[in-house]
Amino acid sequence: MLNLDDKFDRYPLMFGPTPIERLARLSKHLGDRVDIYAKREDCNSGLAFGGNKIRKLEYLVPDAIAKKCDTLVTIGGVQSNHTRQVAATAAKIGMKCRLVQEAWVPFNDAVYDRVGNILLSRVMGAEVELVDAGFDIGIRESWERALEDIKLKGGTPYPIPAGASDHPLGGLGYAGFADEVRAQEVQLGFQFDYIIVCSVTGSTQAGMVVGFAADGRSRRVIGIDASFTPDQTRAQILRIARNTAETIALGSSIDEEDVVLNTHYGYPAYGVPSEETNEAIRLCARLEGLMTDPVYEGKSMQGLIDLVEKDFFPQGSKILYAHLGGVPAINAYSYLYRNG
Ligand code: 5PA
Repeated sequence: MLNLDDKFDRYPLMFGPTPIERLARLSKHLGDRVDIYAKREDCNSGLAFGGNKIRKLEYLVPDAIAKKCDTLVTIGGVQSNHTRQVAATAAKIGMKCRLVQEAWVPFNDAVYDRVGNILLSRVMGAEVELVDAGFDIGIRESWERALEDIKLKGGTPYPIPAGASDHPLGGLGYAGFADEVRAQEVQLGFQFDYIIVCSVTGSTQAGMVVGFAADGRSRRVIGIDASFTPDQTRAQILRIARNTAETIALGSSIDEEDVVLNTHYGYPAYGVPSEETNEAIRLCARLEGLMTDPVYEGKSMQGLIDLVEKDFFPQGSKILYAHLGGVPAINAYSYLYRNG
């Protein structure tokens, strides 16, 4: 166990450990070759529908408070889940919120910039700035300009990069996730053989790689790329994993091979679902009542289903699908799902 709570301040934003749910009908549909479970990070908090950023932000908030910041500043696409979760967190802790939302997704549903995540962020009082720039998970000029602007106006910004990833504390949340899973495995009476996780800005997988290194399972964390710029995502996962390992004094090194990133399901572009992604979304919804989104979790669900069908996992494997949230964005794709 890493026992991060002994070493790092954590500001509780989640309900507690997230439930693990068996997906019996999906497993059966796929021939009962493997046993599929979902860890419901999408139900982790009452903060505006929750999701993976809430778990990461638990470690950033104490830092923002200690530094006496008054405004959380972050960036994402127009339908970013991350920015919505930062807006909710800012409201909860009594800070202001400034969001830079770039045109990362070439998708033109009529109400794309009015519904779903961005609607929620606006209602929660965040200052939203739309910027006409394409997809890039790196540090962005628009975000740096927003930070400067707040300082010029006398505020004290707390900078949170895309996905709360490229931040010294960004990997801690999902390193801690591994401890949570280990404790639940004791209760369940078995260990998971594989963990499926969607990756874009990288700190979710990076944290898991570090967290599961503690029991030799880093390479059992199968990342499914949804960025469609996988080289950048892979490099960022490795960098964050190594920094996180150092931060928590893991005591062992993270190798390149510890980052397993499958690049077969991110097509045709970041934020745009393929027909196969949509089939996976519908299948899972109709068998389990489990909703996934067209940007992230639908793609990792597609990857999971496809890998099971291709017998990638040995017979009888126990698989944990990390459901990281993101469903509010589906509202911005209303035309695609007009008939279900
Ligand atoms: C996101 C990210 P990482 O960015 O940590 O790799 O996580 C990928 C991911 N699933 C997986 C969901 C539902 C996500 O929201 N979202 C970003 C956003 O701006 O919302 C950071 C890209």
